[in-house]
Amino acid sequence: MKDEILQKSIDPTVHDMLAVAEAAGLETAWDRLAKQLPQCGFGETGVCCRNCAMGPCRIDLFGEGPTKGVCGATADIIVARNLLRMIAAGAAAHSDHGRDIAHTLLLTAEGKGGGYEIKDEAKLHRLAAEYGIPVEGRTKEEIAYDLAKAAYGEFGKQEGPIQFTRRAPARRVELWQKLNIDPRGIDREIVECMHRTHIGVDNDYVNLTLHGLRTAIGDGWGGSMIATELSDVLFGTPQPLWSEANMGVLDETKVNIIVHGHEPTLSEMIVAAAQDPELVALAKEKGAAGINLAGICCTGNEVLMRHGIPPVGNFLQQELMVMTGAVEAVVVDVQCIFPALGPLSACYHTQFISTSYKAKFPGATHIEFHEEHAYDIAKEIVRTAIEAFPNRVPERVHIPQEKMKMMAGFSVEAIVGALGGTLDPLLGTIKSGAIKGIVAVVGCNNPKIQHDYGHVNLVKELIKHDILVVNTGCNSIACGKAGLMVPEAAEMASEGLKGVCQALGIPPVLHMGSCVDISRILVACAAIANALGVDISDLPVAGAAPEWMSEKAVSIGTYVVASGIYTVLGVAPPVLGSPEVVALLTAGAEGVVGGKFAVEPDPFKAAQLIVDHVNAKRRALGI
Ligand code: BF8
Repeated sequence: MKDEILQKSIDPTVHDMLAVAEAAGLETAWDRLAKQLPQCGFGETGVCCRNCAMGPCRIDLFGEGPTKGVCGATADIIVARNLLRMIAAGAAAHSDHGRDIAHTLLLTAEGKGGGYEIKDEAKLHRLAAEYGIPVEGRTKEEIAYDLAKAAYGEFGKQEGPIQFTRRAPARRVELWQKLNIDPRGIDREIVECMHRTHIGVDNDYVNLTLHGLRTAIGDGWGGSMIATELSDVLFGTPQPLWSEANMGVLDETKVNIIVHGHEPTLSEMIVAAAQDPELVALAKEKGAAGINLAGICCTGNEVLMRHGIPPVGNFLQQELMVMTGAVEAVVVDVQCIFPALGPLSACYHTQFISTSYKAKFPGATHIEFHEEHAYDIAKEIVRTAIEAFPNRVPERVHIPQEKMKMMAGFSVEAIVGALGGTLDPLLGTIKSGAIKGIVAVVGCNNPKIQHDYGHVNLVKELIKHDILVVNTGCNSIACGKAGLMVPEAAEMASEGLKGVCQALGIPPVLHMGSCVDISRILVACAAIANALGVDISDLPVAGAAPEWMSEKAVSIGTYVVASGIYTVLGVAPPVLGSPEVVALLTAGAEGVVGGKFAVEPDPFKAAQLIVDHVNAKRRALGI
């Protein structure tokens, strides 16, 4: 295997498929990145401004060029404005997802749900209690109607508070109020980002950044949390289950359908439709042995968490899975979907099926999804995939055989359940030092970093230091593929963590879901802080996104820091053009919200930073 290919990923299936791509003359994200190099230094450092037509302007950081934009904006202002717009986009993506789930719950409550039902009534009641919605003598649909309306209301609220923010420890909420960053309404904060970054509005980098924190809190403790909680009510709260990960989950004998994107609404129905006897019979009629469903990215994580549907890979494998020649359909909803899939699918028999009116793609077959007719549309999509099966070209089929067993399904409820109904045993292990801390490792792949190298090495290092890892998104899939999400992986952990995992029969790395499910991690942190009578910023916890690339990740990192948590990024955000903004994010923030960012591309050094931080927090707590 060529060294050039080996350098791109640590995953052998990726090496295998990159060789296939090269032989077939097909391009991938790695090739397109190479054609972009060197990337624009102004964009990379965040000093390019396109916010008005006097520009575009840029700041020359090193030469004799301009130090101000036409309006007089300095590097600090431009960098902070650009960062705020990234946060706004990320918060909008997560929150619009949450709104869609609220919409589905509302339709279901009204009996217009097209096949959905309320699966977790106990959680419905718990959430109703938080919102002060009466439950006595009422049907689950009546309660769900009020809950959906209340959740809807969070988006357009003018004066707050957003109910779920009150799950944070009281002193965290007081701090947010004191700093004037307690979000008023999810949409309001996002709109205000756009207003403040318009020419001639907010030109104070501290003020801009503080609003970034407020907007991001509205994502993590608002839009994302609504997405997670209402998805659990509708589709069931995840419980530990088994699955397998990586390209070897594709089945040469069956119709392979891959669900891709983020929202669980359609994919839940695809799971059901793929088992419909009528469609299974049709698949057999077309010469297949059956229907095989797999997932990628966070839609993949949603159906993995609740149904054990195997992930075929993470973000950077989306093109490679098509190149196996064995995929009949890639069914996409929203977010993290390469437009490159359109022309690529056209080189194969693969149906690239877009489903959201918000997300259309050149070269896609558009079968629009509407919740009211969810099951019927899911059946039509599965049927379209089956019809493509006879067009498969057997000579072009190349499926890497690697796959790995993994566990998933660790919702907070499932973790508490595994601990015997209370967090006390976990607190005991933290106090005794058997578990030194808990670290969330999350986020994307980015072709600027060797695929999965940052994820897998950081997690391996952390568990060697008695740190329990919780993860979501593309990190979960990376760790699943690497064999870190089975109880036997405890052998790779240090003694204390190994003992705890073996006693409970759990992996040292717990899959908590999709990226909106980072809200589950916030809930867990709040519960632990409340149990110890401290703030989240006092806990021996940290966050990391070793290979992040999306604006959603910027919003996530920001709400994690705003929640008081130290966060290490493997890729520098485009802020390096302003030493002031860098100092604020990596140092000053700690004195204000108790959390701050660090950037460390080397996962081994990042692990050391995190271990040092966890130990310092333990010493401060006197444990
Ligand atoms: O929301 S981790 S590449 S799939 S953005 Fe996208 Fe990043 Fe993967 Fe999920 Ni999250």
